[in-house]
Amino acid sequence: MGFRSGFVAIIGRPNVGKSTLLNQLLGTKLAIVTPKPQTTRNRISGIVSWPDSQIVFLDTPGIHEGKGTLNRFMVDEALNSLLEADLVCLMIDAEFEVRADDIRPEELSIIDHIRNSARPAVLAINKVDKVEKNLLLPVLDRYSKAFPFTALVPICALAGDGVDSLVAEVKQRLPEGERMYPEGQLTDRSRDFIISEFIREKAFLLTHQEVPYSVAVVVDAVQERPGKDHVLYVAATLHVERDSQKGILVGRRGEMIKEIGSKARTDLEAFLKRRIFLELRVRVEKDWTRSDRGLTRVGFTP
Ligand SMILES: Nc1nc2c(ncn2[C@@H]2O[C@H](COP(=O)(O)OP(=O)(O)OP(=O)(O)O)[C@@H](O)[C@H]2O)c(=O)[nH]1
Ligand SMILES: [Mg+2]
Repeated sequence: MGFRSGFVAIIGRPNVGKSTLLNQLLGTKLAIVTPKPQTTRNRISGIVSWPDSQIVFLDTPGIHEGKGTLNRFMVDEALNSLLEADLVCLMIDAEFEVRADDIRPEELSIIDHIRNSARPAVLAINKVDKVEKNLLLPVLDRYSKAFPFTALVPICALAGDGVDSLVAEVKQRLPEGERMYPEGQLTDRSRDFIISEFIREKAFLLTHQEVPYSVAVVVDAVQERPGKDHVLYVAATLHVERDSQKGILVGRRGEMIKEIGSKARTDLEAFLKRRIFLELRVRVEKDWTRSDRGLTRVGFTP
């Protein structure tokens, strides 16, 4: 058997645990994770290398009814990843599924997209730590009737349970092919992109209602600071849609932006394995989520 390699798109509804799985597969935190839906906005690759194979997993935004320009961009990112993939991993939330009588229209529509893409697919039933095992049987039954999944694998992405079985199933289906990236490369995303995401995660976690969905982060500068303490200077801008949101993000006496900054810095220092000096500013890019031009202005490249 020769070397195997390929792309696996992880798709599903928002909040099912796609990014958590990507991080578990990589053994490190690359993709941001929050309890709020629609956290991920871009396709993010995570490259996993073995002596006999290499898999590029594609974490994608949750597929949802996209009304605004940003929402449509996100859904497009997910659906385009489907077409990039050799194999699809559809992820569902076990806790939700065991309470439902049937597959809901949202998942059926994703299954239609998979069918239209003509890609083979595995089903990952995530968050099984939250349900009784025997309750999964009807769920497995419903889904195996809805689509000829090559495998249906219960997993706990958070703890890693079942992830080895999922990988084994995926590996079997991959075409023979060359290594696509050097061993040790984690992602095709730039360092600046990951930095901006780590900052956005903290803004997403610490704000409420519509505010997290109105924040975009752009890294303005990353510079080596001269001197023996080896600090990396990072400057970034948090864009919001309205003045009132700017007030919230800055906070009273600047407390909110300070907290976002210190939490982001801790994570960035762990990720980049060095000391960081982080400087954040907040500015209004009016209604940026609502137009292509707005998205471009806050760093999206459609
Ligand atoms: N109990 C439990 N929680 C999980 C598991 N996997 C993910 N979660 C939690 O589910 C929430 C959403 O996880 P994400 O990985 O951000 O989900 P996602 O599918 O990437 O969400 P979007 O990016 O919004 O589409 C987080 O609070 C995770 O900690 C799991 O196996 N068990
Ligand atoms: Mg995600």
